[in-house]
Amino acid sequence: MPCVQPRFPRQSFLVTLAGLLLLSGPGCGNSSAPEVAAEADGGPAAAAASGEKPRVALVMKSLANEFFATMAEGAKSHASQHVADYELIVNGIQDETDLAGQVSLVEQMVAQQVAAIVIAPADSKALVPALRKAGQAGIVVVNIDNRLDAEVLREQQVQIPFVGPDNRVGAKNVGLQLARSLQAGDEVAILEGLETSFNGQQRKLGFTEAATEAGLKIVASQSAQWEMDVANQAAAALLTAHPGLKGIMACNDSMALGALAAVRAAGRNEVKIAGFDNIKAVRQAVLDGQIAVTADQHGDQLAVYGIETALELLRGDRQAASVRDRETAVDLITKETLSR
Ligand code: ALL
Repeated sequence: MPCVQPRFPRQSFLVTLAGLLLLSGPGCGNSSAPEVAAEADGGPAAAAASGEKPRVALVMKSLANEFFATMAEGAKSHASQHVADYELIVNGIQDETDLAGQVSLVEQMVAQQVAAIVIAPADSKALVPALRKAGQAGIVVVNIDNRLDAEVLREQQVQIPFVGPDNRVGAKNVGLQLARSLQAGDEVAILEGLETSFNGQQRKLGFTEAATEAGLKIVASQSAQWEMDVANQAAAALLTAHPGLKGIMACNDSMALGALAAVRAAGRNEVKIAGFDNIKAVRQAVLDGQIAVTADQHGDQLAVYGIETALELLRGDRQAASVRDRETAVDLITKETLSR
């Protein structure tokens, strides 16, 4: 990509801001002054600043995951209450590992010249180049849910605000809650998300910290790619390999449901399960006592917060949003909290 000298466009602060979300690229030297891509001049964000109603694209991950269906509903309801402010475009991919599909969605949104992209990236590294190009095209980019890799962002000199929870702390609390139904020395296993997703890595860390603190023995930790069927097979194998297994910590609810089906099929109902997301199907299992705990990360609000940040950036509201991150809540969900 061509390197351009720092320069601040004529139109407005907004264009500058859109450009600032994208700083100079690799090979452009190590100047500390932000470089603004030429393409940012007159980009969609600038059009929005000049009074045009902005189109905001929500780009999610697997639409087969109820978590993202809930996220989409939250975003649509927000859009319907702010018809005068923006138009929402909702996108997602077919399964959790379709990284190429998500990159291509970003490219399509750039081609359609949306004013902003609010994205839950399927991979913390692989999406960065496409988002960098979106910034070059003058599009405001906001990262939600799964944080982009800080090192890759730094390397590519891209700055994108993040809106989402502290997954490590959230998972640690989930793990500690699970531990209350177990005893020190009990064997547990972790079902991880996609290994290249930062939030999955953080949840694994949080579960590990909880296990260590509670004296639980982690006998296995493996990726089930966020998917129910993969988790089902992985859990079935774990139950066979570890006859003494007492707990399964799943990094999301889809995998918790896959593990639950394996536990039932093996008749190993003493094995306690933890999940993360608070999707409807898991809420029922928590109420029935089959899943011990999950975490509500308020998926329906996550995209809304991201959209609000994007709109603030489009309005050029430096104080309100700037390019600062916004931490969102994670709450524990147990039989007790659901029965209140
Ligand atoms: C993460 C979310 C959810 C979800 C997972 C699957 O980014 O935070 O926990 O289940 O993606 O894609």
